[in-house]
Amino acid sequence: MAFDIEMIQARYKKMEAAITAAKKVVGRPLTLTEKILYSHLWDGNAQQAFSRGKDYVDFAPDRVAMQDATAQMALLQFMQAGRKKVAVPSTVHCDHLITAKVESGKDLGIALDENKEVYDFLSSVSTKYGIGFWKPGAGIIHQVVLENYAFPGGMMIGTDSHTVNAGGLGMIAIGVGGADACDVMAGLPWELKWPKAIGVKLTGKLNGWTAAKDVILKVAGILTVKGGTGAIVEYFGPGAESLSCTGKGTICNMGAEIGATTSTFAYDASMERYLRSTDRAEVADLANQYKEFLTADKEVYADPAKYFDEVIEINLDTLEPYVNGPFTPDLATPISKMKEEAAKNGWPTKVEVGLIGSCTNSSYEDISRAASLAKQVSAKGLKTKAEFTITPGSELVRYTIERDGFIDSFHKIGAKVFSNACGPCIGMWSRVGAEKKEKNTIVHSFNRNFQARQDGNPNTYAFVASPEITTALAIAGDLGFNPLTDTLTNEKGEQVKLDPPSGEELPPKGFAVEDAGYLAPAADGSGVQVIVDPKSTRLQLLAPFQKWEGTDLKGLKLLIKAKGKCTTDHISMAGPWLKFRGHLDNISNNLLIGATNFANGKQNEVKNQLTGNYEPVPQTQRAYKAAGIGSIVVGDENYGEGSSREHAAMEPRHLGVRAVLVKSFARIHETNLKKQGMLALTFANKDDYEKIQEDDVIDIIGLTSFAEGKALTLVLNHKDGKKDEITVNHTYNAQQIDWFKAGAALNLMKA
Ligand code: MIC
Ligand code: SF4
Repeated sequence: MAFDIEMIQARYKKMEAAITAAKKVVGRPLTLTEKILYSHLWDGNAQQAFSRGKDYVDFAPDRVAMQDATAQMALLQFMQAGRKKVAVPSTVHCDHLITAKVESGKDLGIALDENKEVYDFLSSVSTKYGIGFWKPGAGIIHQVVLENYAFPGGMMIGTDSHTVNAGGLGMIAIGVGGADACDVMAGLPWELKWPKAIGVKLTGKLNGWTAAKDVILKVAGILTVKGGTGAIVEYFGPGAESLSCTGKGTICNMGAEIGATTSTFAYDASMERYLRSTDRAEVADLANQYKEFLTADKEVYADPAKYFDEVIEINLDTLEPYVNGPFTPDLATPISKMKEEAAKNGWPTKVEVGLIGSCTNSSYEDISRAASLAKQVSAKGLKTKAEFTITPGSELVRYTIERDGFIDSFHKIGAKVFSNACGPCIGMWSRVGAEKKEKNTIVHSFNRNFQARQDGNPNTYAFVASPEITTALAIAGDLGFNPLTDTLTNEKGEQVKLDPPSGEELPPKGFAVEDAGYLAPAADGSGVQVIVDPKSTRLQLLAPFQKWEGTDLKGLKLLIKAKGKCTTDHISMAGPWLKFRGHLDNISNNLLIGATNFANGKQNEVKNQLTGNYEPVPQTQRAYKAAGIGSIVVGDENYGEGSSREHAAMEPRHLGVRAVLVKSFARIHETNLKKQGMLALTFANKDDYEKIQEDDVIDIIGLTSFAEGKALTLVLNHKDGKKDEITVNHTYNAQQIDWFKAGAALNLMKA
């Protein structure tokens, strides 16, 4: 049975008029993305055409999803908004806080105990405000959303960058910070800059060892981690239709790694099969009825160069499997070149662990294909060389793959099955020996492989590959192994070759589950009490941020000039810090501890300008705060890449950083900074980055006439008495300037 079917029906009923109006103002055929965006305008049917990359537009998303690590902050903010109930269907998913150590049952038991306070908080807030609650063990947010809530032509936001997974079912699904989710749940519009359009035409058909994952691994190699910034990627062509719905989900999911706002596919037979198989025949019937609105106009796919800002073409017939990494998801190496590349770069080739699963690659299809390889191990007299783990994406998948014997096949190669949760993907992996910080290699089918992300060891070389290639490399124990051409020596000393993987798109016997793990909210939650213990180390009610003092900001100390990659993992690390996601003051102790200081090349060692000593970043910033001195953080390109976690913006705000000045921002992080009342600035001339010196005291001039499109000036007062004046840009519109002035967007909502 489908959730919220009336909402879906109502949405489809409005589509025709909305799309007709849009075509009139735009005056040409529309892409699918445009159809979905124009049919979700907050102000109703379009009166004007919007310019890509320029216009800020208000939208009315159909739903909101939140995962536990970000939901705490989103809901702490929502509790301040003064609403009785959420305005759109919303859900909370408990998936990020479960440590993978022994196996699913034991690990889940420990998590339930350790996180009791947080789970109780989330479930009571959920039931109070009418939010659906998915218990720990139910599965990972994006998999559960795909199985239950995503629908073609819909629009949703979620407090996790991989919300984009739902593009696999034809949605426009976008990752946001908690403050954005809070707005939509409070019944306010959601704002986004009208995106640019990238078209990816897929021809041919996957075959042999190649999987859907390889499409996005290849695209990541082409576009790099920032190539999709500000754009929505629309996949189309015969190759797109030949992919399974969950395969499409995998491609959209990892689209977060190219910085894309989201990715999507047109409604087709694979989506219909998936909807029916996940017990949503009503949604499939409705989508069939409205099919023409759930794909682009014919002219668009016939002549894509005319309608997209950029078009990429990939032929699935000849696409090779890829292995991306280490340390960044866009370093794409075709499997045939891996041996050579690894040798050239000194990457350790012994694969210690292969990890499959996660929110992006644990579909029935993925698991059945990986299991077909596991089965060959004993049949061919082989022995698996590396450790092997599986994190199923949901209880529905786990139960079904267990029933169908796949878990058994994995157990036979010595695999550990972890809980239906993020686990190792987010660093909740109690990996034996990681503390020794040895140089080693792992291969996984997750999305991200930033340094130290999985096991906290900065010397772990993590590579991303399809579940099939991950399994093959784990069996071989060798990063340079190419299963397409190479043989392995079995226990009898014979040379054997692995057969290409085979599997089923959907379970032939249907999906099954005993307890999917869903808790419906109370019909009337007004009497539910939400308790936050003032002594808690894990939860802390929010105090409003102070409003702008009305003057230019003078005498700011440079906190850190970060060098090179500075993702949200560097700004607010996950893993052990996840437990403080509901406690702003405590989590602020991880502020920028992973960022590299340009001045000494070290992490978490910056000059405290008050003492002249080198101290950890959070400690230094707390000293400035105590002295009532503001500060500024400087960064490189694509600053804030990765996660949607707004902690990366709230922590500096809480500790008194006033501005973040970078060469370029990742989209979600830039918005998060604005929402929390910070100044998010970019160098007008990127070379000015070089002018910032360790002992600089900085003034920000022009704030009293802060206006849309008008640059600001920074005065760098160097220690030697010299000064530099540089121009900095911003993308604030009038409303966002009001957030800055009010101290945070939330302060305005309450006003
Ligand atoms: C991630 O994949 O990095 C996460 C953990 O899912 C994050 C969310 C978070 O930091 O809580 C994301 O992608 O948004
Ligand atoms: Fe969880 Fe990893 Fe997916 Fe993020 S990418 S939601 S951490 S499984």
